Amino acid sequence: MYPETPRQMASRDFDPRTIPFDSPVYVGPIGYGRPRPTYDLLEETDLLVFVGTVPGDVITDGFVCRQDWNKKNFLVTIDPSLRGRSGPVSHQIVAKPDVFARDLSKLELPVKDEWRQWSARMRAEQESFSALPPATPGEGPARMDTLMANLVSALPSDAIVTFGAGEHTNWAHRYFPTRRYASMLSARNGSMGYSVPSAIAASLAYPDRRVVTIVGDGEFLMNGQELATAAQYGATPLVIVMDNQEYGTIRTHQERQYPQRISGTQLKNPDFALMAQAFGGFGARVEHDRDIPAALEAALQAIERDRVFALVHLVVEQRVKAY
Ligand SMILES: Cc1ncc(C[n+]2csc(CCOP(=O)(O)OP(=O)(O)O)c2C)c(N)n1
Ligand SMILES: [Mg+2]
Repeated sequence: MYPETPRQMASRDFDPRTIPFDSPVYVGPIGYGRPRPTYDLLEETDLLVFVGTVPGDVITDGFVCRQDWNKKNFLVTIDPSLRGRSGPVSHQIVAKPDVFARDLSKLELPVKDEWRQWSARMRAEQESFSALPPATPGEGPARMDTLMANLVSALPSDAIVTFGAGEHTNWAHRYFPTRRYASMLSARNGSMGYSVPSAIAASLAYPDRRVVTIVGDGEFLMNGQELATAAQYGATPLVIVMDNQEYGTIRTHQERQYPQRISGTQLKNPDFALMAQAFGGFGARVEHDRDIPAALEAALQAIERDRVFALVHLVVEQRVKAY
C-alpha cells in the first residue's frame, strides 16, 4: 500500500486523525473476522508497519500468520521494551504514532506502478466487501443485513459505532463507514460488555453526533442495565441488540473444534425492547425482516424528538453470519 499525498487528502472531506472508509488507500480491518483477501495481504506484503499496535495474537491468528522472520515487520511505538515481546518484529522505530504519521506524510516518496496496482486491487476487494446489502426487506425472519443497509444509509457521515465482542460485531466491521475521529470504539482485547457503556460515554462526550452500538444478546445480558445511566444523564445512543439466542462466537469455536458437541452456549432471553422501555427509553422488538425499516425510523425519531436512548431488539436466526 502506498500513502496518499497531503494534496490528495486535502482534496477530499478529510479528518487528519483517521484514514477514512472512502479513502483509496483504506483496504479494510485486519482484526477478527477479516475477509480472506485481507488475510492474504498480511502474508504478501513486503513491508508491514505497525503504528501504535503490535503483531499480536489477533492480527496473526494466534501467531500463525506473518511469522517469517525474513519479512520486514516494523513496529512504531513509544515503548522500547515491546521489541522481543511482540512476535516477529524485524525493526522498531521508537516514536509517538502521531509524530510518526505527521513526518511520514511530509515525505514525498517515489511510487512504483506495481504498488499502485496492488493498492487498487486491495481497494477493489474492500469496496465489494463493504458494499451494502439490499435495503429492501425479505419475507422471512429479521436479518442483520437488512438492518445495516437501512441503518447506514440513514446516518450522518460523522456517526460513531461501538461494540464489544461476538459475531454481531462483524456487521459493524464490514459495513459501518468510519470517516471522523472517533468513529469506531471497541476494546482491543475484545471484551464483551463494552458496547452499551461505551455508547453511553460516547453519546455524552459527543452530544451532537449520532452514536450507535451493535450489541449481542450475551453481551447485553452482561451490563445492559447501564441504560439506567443513559436515562440518568440524558445519553441518547441507538442500541441494536442482535438476538441470536446464543453465545454465537463460542458455539462457532465449539462446532469447529468439537463438532456436534455444543455446550453451555444457548440463551433464553427476555424482551429487550420492554427492558429499554422500563429504563425510560424507546424500545422496539423486531422478528420479521419487513418490520425493520419502520422500527429503525421510529427509533431514530424517538432519539431526535424525545432526546431519549432507543433500542431495537432484532430477533435473528441462529448461525447467520456477516460473511
Ligand atoms: C468479558 C468477556 N467474557 C467472555 C468473552 C469470550 N467471548 C467472546 S464472544 C462471546 C460470546 C458473545 O455472545 P453474544 O454477545 O451473544 O454475541 P454473538 O457471538 O452471539 O454475536 C464470549 C463468551 C469475552 N470476549 N469477554
Ligand atoms: Mg448472541
